[in-house]
Amino acid sequence: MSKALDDQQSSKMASLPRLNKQSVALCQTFKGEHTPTRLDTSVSPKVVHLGIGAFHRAHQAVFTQDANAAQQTGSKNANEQWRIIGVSLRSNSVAKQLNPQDGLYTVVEKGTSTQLKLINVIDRVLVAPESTDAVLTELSCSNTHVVTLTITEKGYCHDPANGTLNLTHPDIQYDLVNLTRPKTAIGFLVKAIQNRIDQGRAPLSILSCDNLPNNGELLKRVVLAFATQVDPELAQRICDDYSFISTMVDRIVPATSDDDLHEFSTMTGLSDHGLVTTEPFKQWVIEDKFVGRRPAWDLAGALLVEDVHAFETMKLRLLNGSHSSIAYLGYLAGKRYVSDVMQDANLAALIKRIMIQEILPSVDVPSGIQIQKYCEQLLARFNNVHLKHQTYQIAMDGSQKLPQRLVRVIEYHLQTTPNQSEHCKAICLVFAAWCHYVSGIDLQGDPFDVQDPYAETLKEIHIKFTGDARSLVVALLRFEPIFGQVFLNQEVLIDLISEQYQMLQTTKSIPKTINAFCLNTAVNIHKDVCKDE
Ligand code: CS2
Repeated sequence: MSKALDDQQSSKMASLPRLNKQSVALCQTFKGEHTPTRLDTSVSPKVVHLGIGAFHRAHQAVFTQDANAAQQTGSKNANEQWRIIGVSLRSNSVAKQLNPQDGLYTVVEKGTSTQLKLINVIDRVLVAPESTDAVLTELSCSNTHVVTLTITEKGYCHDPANGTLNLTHPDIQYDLVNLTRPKTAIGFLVKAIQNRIDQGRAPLSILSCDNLPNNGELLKRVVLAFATQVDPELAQRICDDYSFISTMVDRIVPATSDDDLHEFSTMTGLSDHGLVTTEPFKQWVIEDKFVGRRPAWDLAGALLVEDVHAFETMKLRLLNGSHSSIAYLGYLAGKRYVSDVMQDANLAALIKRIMIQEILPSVDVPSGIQIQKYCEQLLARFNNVHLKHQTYQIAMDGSQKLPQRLVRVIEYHLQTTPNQSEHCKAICLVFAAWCHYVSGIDLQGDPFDVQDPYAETLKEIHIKFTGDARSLVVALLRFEPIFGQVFLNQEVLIDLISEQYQMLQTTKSIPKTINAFCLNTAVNIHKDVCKDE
């Protein structure tokens, strides 16, 4: 329990009935909600979801439930009620939250008002290390037609700089010699597909729902690279028959806090350990190349398109690129939440400049999108004060996120205006902030935990180059697995980032550094967007 809750509140919550089919039936808030029976999965079509974190529960699960509802009210396929088998690849915490609740949980949408939505599509949660065979059985089952994944960027075990499978990754090496008891999503997919082929089952449609460019292609590449090591013929079958589908997913989902749980209990008289909070907005753009049945996600508002790439790039750069900027600058400026950053005029102006003047020119706007509206909506979403989205949460795993979010933007500017830093000066400050962030010591000199697969290596670089800002920045930005060769021979850019980094050390202040580099000039969205159209 957080310090925000006193002992009295905690014990009151513990004494409340837990959300489940029985308690929900008696609860006024959820009057009339339908809660399907567990037996449904023996007949109903299934999605197996790998990596059942908060994001899946607030996004794909909601789309699936809405698709079921739309099918029920439509005349065709009224009985097509999809169920989701959730899989946690490591921890048992989501299983402990949802299984005792019959898979039920609440999505709390926080905007100008608060809306509760009871989600009933999760059949059960399997914990892969404890139930490896059950996971493989579900993936190989004839009722399973679709697999979705939210395994985070690092779950693809690839080199972020070039998107190829890292065959030296310890978990990949483990899975290659222990394929009947895999640890990674890649190992599970390859083993399950091998079983499906042996049992004569139909191929699957496999959707990546992680924030990576061409995420379906990337998943296919790492799966095929792994399968080739196991059996080249198997790799060929996968390549020919299985569909790896790219998707652009969007919904801001902060980590659930104890205060969220307590608020829910006060409202409903129940305790929901699986609750997730989110914003009203949600978007899903899916590449339309399914090889079998699928939930009617289109009836639930998902956009099925031939090519998802432009949507992915737009979202990854404008939303996620701005988010990472908010995270590193905001965290070092002492701002806990995204909305705190946006409420600070100086920082908000900088973020606007990054989004509109520096990122937007690198984006090819997909047809049908009104980009000015899109950007204004993004800024409004970041400004949602009801959503407690921590800058620290977004700052995690920067090594896996920065390439597609901001490094590609820098690359774009380097190609269009070589040897200049003018067009990406504010993004450079984000890199200077990241260089400081990975030291694990904030600007006040207090230590904090850097959560990143390369955290140790990046800290070692810091120790090696203490006191020599330029060499440190060079060593960090030329760390190949993250940045490839983008910053090689880019002296103008490296000079600027080193100066900004040095200024952070001298002033110990984000606002002062922003002012020193004149980065908070007012941005007129309308004028700047029109210039780019
Ligand atoms: C965020 C994303 O944590 C992060 O890195 O940028 O999770 C972001 O909230 C989602 O992609 C929004 O769709």
